[in-house]
Amino acid sequence: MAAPRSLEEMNFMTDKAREIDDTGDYFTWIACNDKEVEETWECDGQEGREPFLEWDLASGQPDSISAQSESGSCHSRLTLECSCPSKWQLREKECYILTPSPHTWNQAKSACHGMGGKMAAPRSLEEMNFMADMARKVDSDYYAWISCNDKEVEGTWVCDGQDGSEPFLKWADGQPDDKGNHQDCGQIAARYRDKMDDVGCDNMHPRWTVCVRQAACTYGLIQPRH
Ligand SMILES: [Ca+2]
Ligand SMILES: [Ca+2]
Ligand SMILES: [Ca+2]
Repeated sequence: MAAPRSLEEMNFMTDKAREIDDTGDYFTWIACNDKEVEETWECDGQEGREPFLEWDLASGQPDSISAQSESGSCHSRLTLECSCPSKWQLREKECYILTPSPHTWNQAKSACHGMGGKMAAPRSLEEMNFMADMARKVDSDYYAWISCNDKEVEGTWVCDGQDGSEPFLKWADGQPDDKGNHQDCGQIAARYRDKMDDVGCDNMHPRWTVCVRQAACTYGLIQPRH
């Protein structure tokens, strides 16, 4: 059984756990325990130095790793706490903001960079709905640029900021239609029931742009209450 020897290693473990269970409420045994002497923590596999322990008294955080003795009497949780710059909205480990346009797609992309982020593209239906909710709150008939485009090769869509080889694309009915043979940039819009549409990259109609940046996150462990 492993015990993290550094914050990097602990972060690595939490990332692994989250890959397997991304419900935000996973629990993983680690080898730390104070079974011998109460309040004297020992961690198997940490090679005889002072144990690495990163405790945090905060509670109720969404992401947790727990360390429990066999009896279940000791219980601690690894927590993740993230924050965003003012006006940015936190979702998981990222921050989102809606910038007002009108801007062409290229200008909108630069605007995101200028704010320390990048133009966003949803990687899941949940993330797309989150973006749509943000936009609906400020504009019930919103149109918002996303980074998906087929500028390079007509019909081959690429989305900056998505990992993996296959882009996540969720088109509105009848889209993408490359109307007028010049629609190469992606938007989501209330009018398209929060799904994607292709639109001309110089079109000024999208009045918003979704930008995203990494949140500042710190990890800690909740000390068990006895
Ligand atoms: Ca084209
Ligand atoms: Ca096109
Ligand atoms: Ca279209």
